[in-house]
Amino acid sequence: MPEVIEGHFDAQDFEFAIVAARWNSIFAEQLVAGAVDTLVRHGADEDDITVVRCPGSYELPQVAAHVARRLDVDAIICLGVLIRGATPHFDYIAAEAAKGIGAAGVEFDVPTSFGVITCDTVEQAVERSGSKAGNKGAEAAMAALEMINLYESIDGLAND
Ligand code: RBF
Repeated sequence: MPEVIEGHFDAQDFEFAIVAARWNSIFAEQLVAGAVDTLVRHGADEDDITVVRCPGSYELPQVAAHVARRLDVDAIICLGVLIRGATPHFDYIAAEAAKGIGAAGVEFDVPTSFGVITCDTVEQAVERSGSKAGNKGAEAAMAALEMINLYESIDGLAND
């Protein structure tokens, strides 16, 4: 049988940053609430969760990288709400956010999770921020938990 390394979902004794874009805040706040709720219900102490707000989703990678560099956190959960408008802005911002959030995680060896919803309509934003398609902030928090625990398992096998 091969050895299988996988993460579970224990949040106890870990430090988290939630980086949240303010744009479309009526939905973004629901993503933040979903992420906090998920972390706390998996054992995180509220005092170990820092919410960092930034202007929009374009800024998420910059702030995630700065948080990774400056704060001692185990994972960074990035949340934003992009709603398509009449111009190509949506695509530029979405691409920047997706690429940059991952790059920050790689550069600083801290798990970053992608909780940016990219919606064609307001209705899709409603669905993804706590109604019939769930809460993508909560899902991003789960991904962060799995990653933290996965890294811990990998580190437990390392020889250093
Ligand atoms: N930020 C978001 O998080 N979601 C959006 O839907 C969004 N739409 C934007 C549309 C336009 C036309 C512009 C100029 C900006 C938008 N932003 C949005 C803000 C963007 O992420 C960033 O904060 C600003 O461009 C300032 O750098």
